[in-house]
Amino acid sequence: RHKQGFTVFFTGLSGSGKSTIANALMIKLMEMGGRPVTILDGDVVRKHLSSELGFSKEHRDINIRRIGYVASEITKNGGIAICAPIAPYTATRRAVREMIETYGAFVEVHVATSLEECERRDRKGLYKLAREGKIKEFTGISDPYEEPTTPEVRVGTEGVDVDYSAQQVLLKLENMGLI
Ligand code: GGZ
Repeated sequence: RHKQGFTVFFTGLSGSGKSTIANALMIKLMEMGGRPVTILDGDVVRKHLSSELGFSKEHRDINIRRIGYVASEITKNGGIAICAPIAPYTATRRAVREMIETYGAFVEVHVATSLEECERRDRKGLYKLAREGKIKEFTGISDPYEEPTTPEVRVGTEGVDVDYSAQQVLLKLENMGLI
């Protein structure tokens, strides 16, 4: 009997390292073979699935529910979905968890890079624009981020490498009997 499908759901601030860790995890899972792995990255989803949406609470919630729906279909069919949106609201993350747990496991990973560090890195220059008021409703600056209190995994990215963080997630998946 093959193992159940599951969703790894990354959440964290813009520039926290979600996409980078999610991609490293995807590669490790693909190398193990077996089930297909689908990545639903924030940027890519916004381009292809949510292009009409902005960043109000309502629009973010619609975006996250769409991601959750796709992930639940993948999970239902025995696949592995890796999601990496900001997903700033606890209630919305919980709704997605409930949707997915009907079909398989939901593994929430908080990428806990601090706002100070994300802003110091400012890889895309967005924090600077947000501070200048040129981007409104920017998560962490002028919009909320509700930290997960009980994620399955919490990874830091300050002084640890991407591979190590991906490995922490992989270990959790092993401990949960998912891989
Ligand atoms: C947050 C924003 C915003 C605002 C544009 N707030 O670092 P990035 O650039 O590449 O990732 C961020 C991305 C966030 O989209 P998500 O779909 O992950 O957000 S949510 O889960 O809340 O729906 C950032 C960019 O879009 N971006 N404006 N105002 N991030």
